[in-house]
Amino acid sequence: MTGRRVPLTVIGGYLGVGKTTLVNRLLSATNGTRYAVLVNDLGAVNVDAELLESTGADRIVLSNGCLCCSLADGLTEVMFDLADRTDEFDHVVIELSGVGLPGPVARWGRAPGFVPGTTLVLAAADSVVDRLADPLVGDTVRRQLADADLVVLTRTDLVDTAGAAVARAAIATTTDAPIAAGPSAELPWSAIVEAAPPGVGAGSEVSDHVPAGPGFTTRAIDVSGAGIDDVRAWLEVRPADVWRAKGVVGAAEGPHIVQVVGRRIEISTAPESAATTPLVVIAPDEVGDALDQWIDRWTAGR
Ligand SMILES: Nc1nc2c(ncn2[C@@H]2O[C@H](COP(=O)(O)OP(=O)(O)OP(=O)(O)O)[C@@H](O)[C@H]2O)c(=O)[nH]1
Ligand SMILES: [Mg+2]
Repeated sequence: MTGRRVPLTVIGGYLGVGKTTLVNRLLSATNGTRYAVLVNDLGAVNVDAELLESTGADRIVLSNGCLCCSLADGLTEVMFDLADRTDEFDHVVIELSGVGLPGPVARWGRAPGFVPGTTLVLAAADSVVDRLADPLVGDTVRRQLADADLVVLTRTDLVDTAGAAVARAAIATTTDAPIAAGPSAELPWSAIVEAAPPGVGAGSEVSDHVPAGPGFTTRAIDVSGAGIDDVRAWLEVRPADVWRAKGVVGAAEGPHIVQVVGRRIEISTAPESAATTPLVVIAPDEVGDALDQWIDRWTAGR
């Protein structure tokens, strides 16, 4: 055991929704983060391991089987092994099989060696409505979505605006997690998934680090000097669609790591020597105005 704790990100979603595609996107823009990637495919051949394009990541491939229901064997062994080797990588990503449930796997984020990261559950815009209505698989898809911190709507290029709206409405019946959507090649995956707040310097550096892109917008807010309870209370009234917020906040009580992933807020103390950052927020374009009003509320309350 190295004593180091690394974030655990779980990527779930039904068969063929684009999980491996997302992992590849993540690995292609890592900003130097060393990922240990676990993929758990159905069937005799671990196709997904072959589909992972990156050669830079530390690829650790599980034996086959459904992670959600075989915690007793494959995954336990691998997670204990990883926990002993956390000096070799910075972040663990587990791509679940298409029928796996994210919740039980995400709970490994609380085990020694790990900290909870993002649980992303993907839903394909062109199939989620039918899948949810399917008597055989609907329940699995519903339970997968219910475990999400943040839902990612994929394959949006295959539907029109009305189709995407119907897909969103169907997803919203299963979870109150925000839904991130947009051209999958252009969403800021590493900023969404990686735990470390981007940049450690001045505010301008941070906002430069997560530039707005098609479909999303970012803000960097200086909350230093505030009481951490005030920061939490303010985060709790954020616009519901915020995908991500993070920072090492120089609170009155000392530095705190603030992580908001979709609907989840985690605040923990940081080492006294930690470099503090503004809070960086990533949200879809449509909530830009609501975001500014929310930030104004903070400023007005200071
Ligand atoms: N048109 C379109 N195709 C996509 C998109 N994302 C993924 N795909 C395609 O969808 C198919 C399934 O993608 P994968 O990334 O393998 O999906 P997966 O969820 O990993 O699949 P399993 O691991 O088998 O459950 C592939 O052919 C991808 O190229 C997208 O945004 N648009
Ligand atoms: Mg896959």
